[in-house]
Amino acid sequence: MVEKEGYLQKAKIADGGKKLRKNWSTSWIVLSSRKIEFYKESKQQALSNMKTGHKPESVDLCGAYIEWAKEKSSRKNVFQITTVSGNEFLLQSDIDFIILDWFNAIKNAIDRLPKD
Ligand code: I3P
Repeated sequence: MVEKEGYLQKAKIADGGKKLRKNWSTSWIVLSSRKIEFYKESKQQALSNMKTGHKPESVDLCGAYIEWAKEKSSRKNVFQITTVSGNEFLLQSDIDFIILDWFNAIKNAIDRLPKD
Protein backbone atom coordinates (compact mmCIF):
# COMPACT_ATOMS: atom_id res chain seq x y z
CA MET A 1 0.00 0.00 0.00
CA VAL A 2 1.43 3.37 -1.00
CA GLU A 3 1.79 5.77 1.94
CA LYS A 4 3.35 8.71 0.17
CA GLU A 5 4.69 9.59 -3.24
CA GLY A 6 6.27 12.58 -4.89
CA TYR A 7 9.35 14.14 -6.41
CA LEU A 8 12.55 14.80 -4.45
CA GLN A 9 16.17 15.35 -5.33
CA LYS A 10 18.10 12.14 -4.74
CA ALA A 11 21.77 11.19 -4.63
CA LYS A 12 22.99 7.69 -3.89
CA ILE A 13 26.32 8.08 -2.09
CA ALA A 14 27.17 4.47 -1.15
CA ASP A 15 26.35 1.02 -2.49
CA GLY A 16 26.98 -1.93 -0.19
CA GLY A 17 29.27 0.25 1.92
CA LYS A 18 31.27 1.40 -1.11
CA LYS A 19 31.30 5.18 -1.59
CA LEU A 20 29.88 6.48 -4.86
CA ARG A 21 30.43 9.80 -6.60
CA LYS A 22 27.57 12.07 -5.64
CA ASN A 23 25.21 12.72 -8.52
CA TRP A 24 21.95 14.55 -7.72
CA SER A 25 18.92 13.90 -9.89
CA THR A 26 15.18 14.27 -9.65
CA SER A 27 13.46 11.06 -8.61
CA TRP A 28 9.84 9.99 -8.30
CA ILE A 29 9.71 8.41 -4.84
CA VAL A 30 7.12 5.94 -3.59
CA LEU A 31 6.96 5.04 0.10
CA SER A 32 5.09 1.96 1.26
CA SER A 33 5.20 0.29 4.68
CA ARG A 34 8.38 -1.75 4.13
CA LYS A 35 10.18 -0.07 1.29
CA ILE A 36 10.93 2.99 -0.78
CA GLU A 37 11.06 2.81 -4.55
CA PHE A 38 13.07 5.33 -6.55
CA TYR A 39 12.07 5.94 -10.14
CA LYS A 40 14.49 7.84 -12.35
CA GLU A 41 11.67 9.08 -14.52
CA SER A 42 8.45 10.97 -14.11
CA LYS A 43 5.56 9.03 -12.59
CA GLN A 44 3.94 8.69 -16.02
CA GLN A 45 7.16 7.42 -17.60
CA ALA A 46 7.69 5.06 -14.65
CA LEU A 47 4.22 3.57 -15.04
CA SER A 48 4.71 2.88 -18.73
CA ASN A 49 8.20 1.45 -18.12
CA MET A 50 6.77 -0.93 -15.49
CA LYS A 51 4.62 -2.51 -18.16
CA THR A 52 7.79 -3.49 -20.00
CA GLY A 53 9.27 -5.07 -16.86
CA HIS A 54 11.57 -2.13 -16.03
CA LYS A 55 12.19 -2.15 -12.25
CA PRO A 56 12.75 0.85 -9.97
CA GLU A 57 15.51 0.87 -7.36
CA SER A 58 13.94 -0.59 -4.22
CA VAL A 59 15.16 0.18 -0.70
CA ASP A 60 14.31 -2.16 2.20
CA LEU A 61 13.42 -0.07 5.25
CA CYS A 62 13.77 -2.92 7.77
CA GLY A 63 16.59 -1.92 10.12
CA ALA A 64 17.28 1.21 8.06
CA TYR A 65 18.41 4.45 9.64
CA ILE A 66 17.33 8.02 8.85
CA GLU A 67 19.04 11.20 9.98
CA TRP A 68 19.41 14.82 8.93
CA ALA A 69 22.71 15.28 7.10
CA LYS A 70 23.54 18.98 7.06
CA GLU A 71 27.27 18.30 6.77
CA LYS A 72 26.91 16.00 3.74
CA SER A 73 25.91 18.67 1.25
CA SER A 74 26.05 22.36 0.45
CA ARG A 75 22.29 22.11 -0.19
CA LYS A 76 19.63 22.88 2.41
CA ASN A 77 17.15 20.30 3.76
CA VAL A 78 19.14 17.11 3.22
CA PHE A 79 18.57 13.86 5.04
CA GLN A 80 20.22 10.47 4.68
CA ILE A 81 18.80 6.96 4.65
CA THR A 82 21.23 4.14 5.39
CA THR A 83 20.11 0.56 4.79
CA VAL A 84 21.26 -2.62 6.51
CA SER A 85 22.96 -3.60 3.25
CA GLY A 86 25.11 -0.47 3.37
CA ASN A 87 23.36 1.63 0.76
CA GLU A 88 23.26 5.35 1.49
CA PHE A 89 20.89 7.85 -0.10
CA LEU A 90 20.60 11.59 0.31
CA LEU A 91 17.20 13.15 -0.28
CA GLN A 92 16.59 16.87 -0.63
CA SER A 93 13.98 19.50 -1.37
CA ASP A 94 14.30 23.29 -1.23
CA ILE A 95 10.80 23.44 0.22
CA ASP A 96 10.89 23.06 4.02
CA PHE A 97 7.47 21.48 4.59
CA ILE A 98 7.94 18.97 1.78
CA ILE A 99 11.21 17.62 3.14
CA LEU A 100 9.84 17.61 6.71
CA ASP A 101 6.78 15.61 5.63
CA TRP A 102 9.02 13.09 3.89
CA PHE A 103 11.40 12.81 6.82
CA ASN A 104 8.53 12.14 9.23
CA ALA A 105 6.76 9.68 6.92
CA ILE A 106 9.93 7.62 6.36
CA LYS A 107 10.91 7.78 10.04
CA ASN A 108 7.44 6.56 11.06
CA ALA A 109 7.63 3.71 8.56
CA ILE A 110 11.06 2.64 9.86
CA ASP A 111 9.94 2.88 13.50
CA ARG A 112 6.94 0.64 12.85
CA LEU A 113 9.12 -2.13 11.35
CA PRO A 114 11.05 -4.79 13.23
CA LYS A 115 14.76 -3.92 13.42
CA ASP A 116 15.91 -7.16 11.81
C1 I3P B 1 29.87 17.27 -6.94
C2 I3P B 1 28.57 17.99 -7.29
C3 I3P B 1 27.57 17.85 -6.16
C4 I3P B 1 28.15 18.32 -4.84
C5 I3P B 1 29.44 17.59 -4.54
C6 I3P B 1 30.46 17.72 -5.63
O1 I3P B 1 30.79 17.48 -7.96
O2 I3P B 1 28.85 19.35 -7.47
O3 I3P B 1 26.40 18.59 -6.48
O4 I3P B 1 27.26 18.03 -3.83
O5 I3P B 1 29.96 18.11 -3.34
O6 I3P B 1 31.61 16.93 -5.34
P1 I3P B 1 30.92 16.56 -9.28
O7 I3P B 1 29.68 16.78 -10.08
O8 I3P B 1 32.14 17.02 -9.92
O9 I3P B 1 30.98 15.13 -8.76
P2 I3P B 1 26.19 19.04 -3.16
O10 I3P B 1 25.39 19.63 -4.25
O11 I3P B 1 25.39 18.12 -2.28
O12 I3P B 1 26.98 20.01 -2.34
P3 I3P B 1 30.65 17.25 -2.19
O13 I3P B 1 31.84 16.60 -2.78
O14 I3P B 1 31.00 18.27 -1.15
O15 I3P B 1 29.67 16.24 -1.69
